[in-house]
Amino acid sequence: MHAYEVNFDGLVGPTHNYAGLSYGNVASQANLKQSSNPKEAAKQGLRKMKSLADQGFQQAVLPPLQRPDLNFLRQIGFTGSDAQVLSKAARQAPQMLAAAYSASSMWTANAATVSPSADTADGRVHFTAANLNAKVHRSVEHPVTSRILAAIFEDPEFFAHHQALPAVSQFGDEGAANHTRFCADYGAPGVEFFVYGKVAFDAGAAKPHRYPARQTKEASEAIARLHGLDEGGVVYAQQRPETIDSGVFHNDVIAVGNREVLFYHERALVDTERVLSELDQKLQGADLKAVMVPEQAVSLEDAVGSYLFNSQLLSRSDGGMTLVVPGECREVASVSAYLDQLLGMDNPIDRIEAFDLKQSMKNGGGPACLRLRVVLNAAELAAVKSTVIMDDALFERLNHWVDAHYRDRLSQNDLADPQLLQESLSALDELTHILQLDSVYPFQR
Ligand code: SUG
Repeated sequence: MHAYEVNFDGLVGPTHNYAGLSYGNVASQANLKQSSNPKEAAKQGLRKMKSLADQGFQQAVLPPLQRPDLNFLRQIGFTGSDAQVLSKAARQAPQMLAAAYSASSMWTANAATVSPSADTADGRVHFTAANLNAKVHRSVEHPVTSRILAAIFEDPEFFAHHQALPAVSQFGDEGAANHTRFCADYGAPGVEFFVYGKVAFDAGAAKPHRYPARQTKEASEAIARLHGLDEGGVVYAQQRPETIDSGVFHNDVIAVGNREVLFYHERALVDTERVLSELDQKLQGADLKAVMVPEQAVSLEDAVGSYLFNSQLLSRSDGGMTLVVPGECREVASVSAYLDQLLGMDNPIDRIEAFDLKQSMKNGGGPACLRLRVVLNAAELAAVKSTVIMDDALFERLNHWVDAHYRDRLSQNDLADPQLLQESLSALDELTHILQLDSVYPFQR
């Protein structure tokens, strides 16, 4: 059956800030204590969504989570009224306050892993929310993420939802950022490609030394089981530990795939030859087209600095593919030169489009981080809550909403301002009316 790739982009929440919370993510660490601009961040994301929707790509939006996460602050021992909880956290544990205020749910590539119905044993689309337990501020995302996904993909005839994996490092799961699906056609059975950073239950296995590996092989295997994937349609690979130590904290910072194309850096994977041949052999109805970017053309450092691989690779209706890159790719000489050459090479990528996503990029999130891909056939698409599909009216409404509720400057000191709580909750309350997703947030229950 004909199917589409629908991109669900995270709407940047009103408390977007730079708190240096992600050790191993070089941008997050480098921009600690800079002021952010939440209004600009949300608008940059909306412009990307609207532009892609206007070009005929299927585009939808996922709302941000409730921030501050008061339940989290209460869980770690702050008591009293909401205002007291916040002021005690500001005094005693400013980093926990920053975690409670993080707008990190904007990076919806980490929201969940999604398997299309063509790949699963019961013929439904399967979702597993990511436990994100490598980072405190992200580990608290999944309960409400699950609730939002269940509200948007509601019909159990089409959609199956699994709770996040056990919250221990051995099951560290970062969602779709480490998962890619190859196929001849979206509606045909595909190969689901899981890339992990370490094997938890193998003390002798290679792992990074400097920065943490967030995804384990055990987590990837659990998801393949939960989703009912056939072994013949699954490939596992390890990300090279040296890349993690260079700041590649997710596989989507070093590779991107779509349909039969894998666009990747020479140093991305352990045992590349085995992985490519297994992918090619398991891919039905097409030959794998692996586009390797050599270290000589783009160093690992420039790949991380520009976020070249945190791109979206989108299939157009005319048969070509567009690579959606962050604007930074045009600012790094080696990467810009490579992109010009790429267009002349023998591969399906024949268009490049750059977006200004600087606000998100300064926390380590490019175009690919900002979207969760969900492959849906026509019947499944019709069952999705239609109020989240991007169109002219929604774009306009969300821009007005951002203008009405967002600040254009937020520093770490501002997180102690009790007014920010009220601003954030009233914005989110109105958002749930716009998207008709009432009562998904804890404060509405
Ligand atoms: O988990 N940054 C996110 C960026 C996630 C990018 N996603 C993908 N690669 N798919 C992270 O490291 C920084 C927050 C701060 O420091 O304020 C942060 O959470």
